[in-house]
Amino acid sequence: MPKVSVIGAGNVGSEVARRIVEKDLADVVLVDIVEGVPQGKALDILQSAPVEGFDKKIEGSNDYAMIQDSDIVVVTAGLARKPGMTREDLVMKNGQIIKEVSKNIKKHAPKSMVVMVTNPLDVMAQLCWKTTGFENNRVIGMAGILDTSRFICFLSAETKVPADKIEAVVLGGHGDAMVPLIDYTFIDGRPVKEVIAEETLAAIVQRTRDGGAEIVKLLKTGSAYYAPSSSAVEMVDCILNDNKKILPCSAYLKGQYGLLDVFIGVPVKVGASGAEEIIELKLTDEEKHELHRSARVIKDTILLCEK
Ligand code: TXD
Repeated sequence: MPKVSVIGAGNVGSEVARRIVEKDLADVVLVDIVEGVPQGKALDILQSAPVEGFDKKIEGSNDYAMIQDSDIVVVTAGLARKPGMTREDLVMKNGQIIKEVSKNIKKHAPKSMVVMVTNPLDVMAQLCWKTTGFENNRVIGMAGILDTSRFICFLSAETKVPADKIEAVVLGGHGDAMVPLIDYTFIDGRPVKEVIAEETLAAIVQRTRDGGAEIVKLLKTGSAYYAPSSSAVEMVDCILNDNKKILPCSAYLKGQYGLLDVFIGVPVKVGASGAEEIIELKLTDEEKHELHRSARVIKDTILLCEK
């Protein structure tokens, strides 16, 4: 029976756990440092099984020993930025959390694949990879699926074309640093530039970049978790079922796209071995420039965690 552990039983972690058991993908262990929370949430989800009709087990714990024999560990542990906290403070704090979580993954689930969700995403994926010492295919970050999904939602709303008839790819760092590939965006088979006016398209790209912030502003406390959890579970599904789908994910680059030793969003073939292949698309000079700029921001942020 496949087993997935989810570290962090907050908004994203508990939704990831719920979606995994509801889709009958795997048994789940939910781990958090706060006593009672993972246990309570897991029990609550379990009690929906007779109604939802799933037969997977879910258990909550504060003990990392419970993640033993996991096929995949999804990492959502971390802090959200609080008032008065600088971006650097947050990076350092989440960096400490991810180092601790990664040491526990190495100790208790040394054969697992890791799906990183905690922000700043690309940096935390790289930190986890370094701390666990895992092969680079075994750590993948979730961001591009979410950014692409948001982009497609807005394109669909603008054109009234159903989302499943829209193709798009968003690369680069998560959030502000994302790079949507306009030449790979098609609305019902037609290049997006032929369907949407330049200014409207630029506004949609900007709204996608600010996608997370728009939700934070509306919610007032906390940040997005329904769409982020869908995206993370898509990766879990691909790994467990060896789907080999090409998904935009944060993966380790060793020369692809002219980038070395950095985790960044690129199209990745995701299967049983994790990030099985990095797909190199042809980029315009401007997109290449943006991707490299995005990589520089990620590399600078990694240095902060290493201080
Ligand atoms: O696209 C993406 N990658 C993202 C990333 C989309 C949405 C959310 N994104 C990030 O995920 C967000 O910026 C955060 O860094 C994480 C988790 O977001 P969530 O909304 O779930 O945050 P919560 O609700 O505050 O939950 C975090 C939980 C909380 O229960 C803490 O007690 C727990 O993490 N936590 C820990 N668990 C285990 N071990 C340690 N050390 C630990 N520290 C905190």
